[in-house]
Amino acid sequence: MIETLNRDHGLPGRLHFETGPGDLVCVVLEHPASRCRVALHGGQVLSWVPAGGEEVLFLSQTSHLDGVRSIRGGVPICWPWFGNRPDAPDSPQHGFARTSSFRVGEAFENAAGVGIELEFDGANPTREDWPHPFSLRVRVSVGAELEIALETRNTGDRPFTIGAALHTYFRVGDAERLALRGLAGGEYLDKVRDFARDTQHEEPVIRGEVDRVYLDTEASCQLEDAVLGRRIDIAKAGSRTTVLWNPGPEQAAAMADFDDEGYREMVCVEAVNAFDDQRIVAPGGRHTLSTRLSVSPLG
Ligand code: TA6
Repeated sequence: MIETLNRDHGLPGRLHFETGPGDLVCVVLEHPASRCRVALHGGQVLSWVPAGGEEVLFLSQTSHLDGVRSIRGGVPICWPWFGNRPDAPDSPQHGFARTSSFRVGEAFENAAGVGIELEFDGANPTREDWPHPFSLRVRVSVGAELEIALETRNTGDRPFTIGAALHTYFRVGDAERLALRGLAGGEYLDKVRDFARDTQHEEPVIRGEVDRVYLDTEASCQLEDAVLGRRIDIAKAGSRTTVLWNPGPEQAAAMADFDDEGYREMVCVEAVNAFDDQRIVAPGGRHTLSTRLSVSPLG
């Protein structure tokens, strides 16, 4: 399979396929400015390393990597709903894209870098909880930045409503010492307090479990990491919701696929469509949710 993928889609020195962690089939994008690995399982970015720098994304050492269950880390794609579906409680949390296999689409190179498009479609949907024909494409490109764009197309003849997230797990030196910027002044729903609505007066800090849905925000966020000496800029488009998540010690210990101490080394800052920001996609229509990451030394 790897050989065939390399023959049909490889770009020598720029893009190749290999087996990655857990023997998952992965595409590796290589650019003088950075390197990225994406699993076909879930269309999930697992690693992004700027040249001369360190890994930007957190991947749990105890993650499932069996090509069946979701991968704990990198950038999971939550789709076509975010969180639980109250109308279908047996449906999987965060949808089914992250546990589905994506097909390899177009490999491309442009002035900004090198990239790959992965596709997942449901031309003959059999799911009772999602009886809609669709095409989902994720375009991942790397150069000086990592860009991930998730495009939903409605290939049927009725509108549907989607929730989604690019549920990015950032690797940090020490979550409690992180300076987060971009969320102060906004309103949020606090999942830890049964979705109570609150105002974020100052920039949030990570102390224990944090699970917040920031509403009506298109702002970029920054993670200033004094321990790793870097700043990560997180821009997004097609989203008015940002989620900030750290499980804290108890939740981390309760999850089989999360390292007990891993909560100290990660934080999720997610570009989301959820709650009032779910999107209706008309027949023949599209919606694109995207995020763009860059890293610079902390001056
Ligand atoms: O995005 C935050 C969140 O929805 C949290 O509530 C937490 O449960 C997390 O995602 C991880 O969800 P998962 O289904 O991957 O365990």
